[in-house]
Amino acid sequence: MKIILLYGGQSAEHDVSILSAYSVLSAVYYNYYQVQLIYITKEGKWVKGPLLSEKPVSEEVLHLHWEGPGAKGQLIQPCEIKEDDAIVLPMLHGPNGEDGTIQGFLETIDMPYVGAGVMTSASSMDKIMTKYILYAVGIPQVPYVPVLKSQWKENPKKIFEQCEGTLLYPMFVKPANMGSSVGITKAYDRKELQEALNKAYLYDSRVVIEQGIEAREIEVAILGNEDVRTTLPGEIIKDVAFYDYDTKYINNSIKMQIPAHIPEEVQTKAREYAKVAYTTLGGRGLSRCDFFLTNKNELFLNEINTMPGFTQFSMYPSLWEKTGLPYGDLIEELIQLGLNQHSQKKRLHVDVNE
Ligand code: G1L
Repeated sequence: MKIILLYGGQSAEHDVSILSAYSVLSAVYYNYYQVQLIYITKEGKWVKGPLLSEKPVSEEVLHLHWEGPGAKGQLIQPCEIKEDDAIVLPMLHGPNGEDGTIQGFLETIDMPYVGAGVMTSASSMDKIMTKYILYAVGIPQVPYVPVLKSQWKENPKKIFEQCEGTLLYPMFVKPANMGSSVGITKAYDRKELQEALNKAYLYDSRVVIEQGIEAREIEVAILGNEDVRTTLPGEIIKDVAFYDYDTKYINNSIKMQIPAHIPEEVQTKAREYAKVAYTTLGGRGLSRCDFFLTNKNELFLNEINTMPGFTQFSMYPSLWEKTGLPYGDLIEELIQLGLNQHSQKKRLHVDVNE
């Protein structure tokens, strides 16, 4: 069987994708699988690379190019990835990656794939949408104000008043559609709020302003389709005000505490919320659910991430490792869940037609 590894992509997380893809390549069970590399360039071109039958010696193999002398890849159309007896592993962040568009494309060409489907990917990608949906099932979230670019342009004063009437400084200003910290700013006063909003609108026309709270960051790993398993929570140990993109992804300098040192009731509550959030959003394969925990032991759901960081050292795989599921086995589980989801869906179609 073939694993078609899709990586790179047109997002700020291009390099993170390559790191995670290399981790996966190093841990795949090559006695069962061959891995077909498909690199998506920053310009959105699809490049077919080698078919690997064993662990590559270095990350070099992932740096494909199709132009110029020594080209190691071949330019293809997206639909040319279609083949039988294969499953796609999409490792792409941000717009056109985890927002449901790739998943929709894979549904259309009828290829099995690992991870969340179209609806879950699209709604989890948008912070405002996620808040609305999870509010409906009673999951606690920090106070926030959603602001569209058109509303901000039309009447900034009204937006200031709305924010200051509902929230206290400091506030976090976040583009709605980003899985990462890109475009996020902490604002301590009205002037900073104004600058933060203008910056956030460079990344998305939908922005959410959240109450900044003094809290610990707790994360739960979720695995499964209809049958959902969760891990004990882990904690992100903070030593700067908040993580920027480089701290979070590039320097690998985040400290983790697994399991988090928190009361048992809080662990249980976090796992319950994570499970309800995942099921409500229709999660498949995996997700990482991130919470804030205040010193009064109040939990707030921060976000649910359908494509969490996935190097061997990232929180999601580490949480499973501590739960007794090593990295290689985790990848194998995810592949089986993807295959099951694909055949399950086919059966649904048949039943409808009968
Ligand atoms: F293996 C999965 F489940 F398919 C999977 C896919 C993608 C796990 C994790 C990710 N994560 C990423 O792709 C990324 C965070 C590295 C995007 Cl840049």
